[in-house]
Amino acid sequence: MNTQNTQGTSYQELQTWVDQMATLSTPKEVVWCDGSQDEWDRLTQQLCDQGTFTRLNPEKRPNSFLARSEPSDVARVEERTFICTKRPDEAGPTNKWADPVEMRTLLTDKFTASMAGRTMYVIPFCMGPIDSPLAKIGVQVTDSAYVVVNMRIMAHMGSHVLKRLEDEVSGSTPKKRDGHAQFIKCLHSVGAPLAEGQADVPWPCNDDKYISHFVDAREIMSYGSGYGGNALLGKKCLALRIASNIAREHRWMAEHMLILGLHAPDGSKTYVTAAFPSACGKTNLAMLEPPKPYADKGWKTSIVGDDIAWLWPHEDGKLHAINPETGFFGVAPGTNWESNRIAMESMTANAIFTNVALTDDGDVWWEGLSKEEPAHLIDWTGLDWTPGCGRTAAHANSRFTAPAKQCPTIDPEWQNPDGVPIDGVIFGGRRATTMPLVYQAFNWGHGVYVGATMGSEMTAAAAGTIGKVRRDPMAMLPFCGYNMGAYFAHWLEMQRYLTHLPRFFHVNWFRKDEEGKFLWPGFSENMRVLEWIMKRCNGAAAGHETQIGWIPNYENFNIEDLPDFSKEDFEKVMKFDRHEWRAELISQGELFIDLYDHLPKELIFQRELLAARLV
Ligand code: GTP
Ligand code: SPV
Ligand code: MN
Repeated sequence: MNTQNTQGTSYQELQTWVDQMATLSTPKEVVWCDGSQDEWDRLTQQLCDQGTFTRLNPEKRPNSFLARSEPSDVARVEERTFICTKRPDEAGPTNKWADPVEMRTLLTDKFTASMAGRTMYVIPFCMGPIDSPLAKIGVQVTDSAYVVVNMRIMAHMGSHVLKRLEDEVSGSTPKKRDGHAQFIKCLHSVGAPLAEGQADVPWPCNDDKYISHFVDAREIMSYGSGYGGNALLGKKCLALRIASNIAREHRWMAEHMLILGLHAPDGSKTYVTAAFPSACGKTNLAMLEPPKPYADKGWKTSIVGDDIAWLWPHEDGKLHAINPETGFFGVAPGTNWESNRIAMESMTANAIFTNVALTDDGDVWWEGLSKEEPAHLIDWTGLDWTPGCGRTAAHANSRFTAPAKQCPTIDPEWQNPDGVPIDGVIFGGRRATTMPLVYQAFNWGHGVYVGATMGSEMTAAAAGTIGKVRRDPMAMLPFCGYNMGAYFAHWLEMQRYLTHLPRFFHVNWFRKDEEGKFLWPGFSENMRVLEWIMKRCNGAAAGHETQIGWIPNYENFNIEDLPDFSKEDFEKVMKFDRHEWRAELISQGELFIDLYDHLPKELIFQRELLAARLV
């Protein structure tokens, strides 16, 4: 092998691992990434030269790029995502299990010479503010420059992270971070080696895909995909699947949640987290702008994170949260200046767009961006597109990658290593029926039950049947790295380490009438629900008890300046229907049967209590 090693590290264990990965995958060169602007400029230009990127019009969108993936590589692949543990029951029935020894053998074969003809990049990165007790350092080795530039937006990345790791190992900086692994090994290859003289394609990938997590070794190996959650290994693989395992051992929580600050006119500030399944509105809620009657009175919101929250019992007795990411990898379709101005502002420059359409003046477009469709576009597959041609211009799961620091409502505390204190935890999904706009759980145990039994109609964020209701406990079905039953037990146990408990809520923006129309305007108007939630967190009565939980009284729910929304509409969207709930209870039972072996008895009792109330 004639691999060139451009830099390296004084940290021997890391150097040895990188050398081994290079020997295995035989890249033409190894490049250690420093995270600099210069490196970004070089790599983005290189991606343009090789046809992976199109530089967008610098006058419209400076320093921004469009990538079109292979049509087969557009979303997470849950069917090819593996949790590797000694025994299958450690991964549990909701995960795809594989034997770690067999998987390692299989992947060693796949990675053999898999980077031939390509550059192997070494990316030191940190999830979470580097001085946070929960921060995790990872090193991703990848043969994709697209991954490098996305990782620079999504995580703390580069020389300063490597230096911290080296200093901790040498002892010159004390290691404050929790957890036994010095760094998490993340190996990634698109699985498309180039033979001598073979021309490259714009989006190399392989039909055979493996997203494998070695839980005991705290290691990730991802093969065959260049897309989002499959390839940016700090995100779902590390910050959720591996982190959920670490969190379980170290008494904290790694969750698929946004973190939002609510600022009331009296100067008080309440932080909430919300867990919604993929493409169900986390980014929208995290970036909510209060509607006029609220803005006029001085209400404000701020965002700490839009996708992942790491939570721990702080010494002040409260649950605190950090966002382990530094960027947004948000769903493009439907995002516009009305539905989410804050997201639009965040991506005006220094952004990467994947699988959206290109306009004739070198900017981006997707369904829902403007009311009027442009007369001509290049669609996400690279073909000419005109209105009415029968295809969508952007893929339903097309995404923007944008730096969080460009977000106009980013919370001043978003990089505080100490996190922000959480007063409310919100669960929710896409439900056309059954679920009222909002209700509050009776207590922590009931809240865990509400989260555990969450259901949602499936979206385009993962390959599967769109529209079908599936159980997605805490929005973690694709992301919990161990047995879901044990995960529920961990949630229940966390209560013991807190003296100030957050309140639990369930919301549903997606309830429909008989004609299939949404009953609730949603988006910025969700502020009205948040206000009620905030009041409840701060101890206001404002509601009444029902069989399923506390719901708002009409008198305590603000519908000021909401045109065409009557008391009857409120009652429809808040309706609790005994028959629908009996069906819901029966359907929840299926999940409980699947998880029978590890299901905590508290949740069985919670279900019994609900049944008793529904008689
Ligand atoms: P991931 O990044 O995949 O984890 O998802 P996310 O939860 O951040 O998804 P995102 O915020 O991008 O979800 C966008 C989808 O939710 C779009 O289809 C929006 O139209 C829809 N959406 C968001 N908020 C609302 C709302 O209040 N009402 C309705 N009806 N739809 C909403
Ligand atoms: C999700 O699917 O929940 C996402 C996008 O946030 S991805 O990073 O591709 O997983
Ligand atoms: Mn997500």
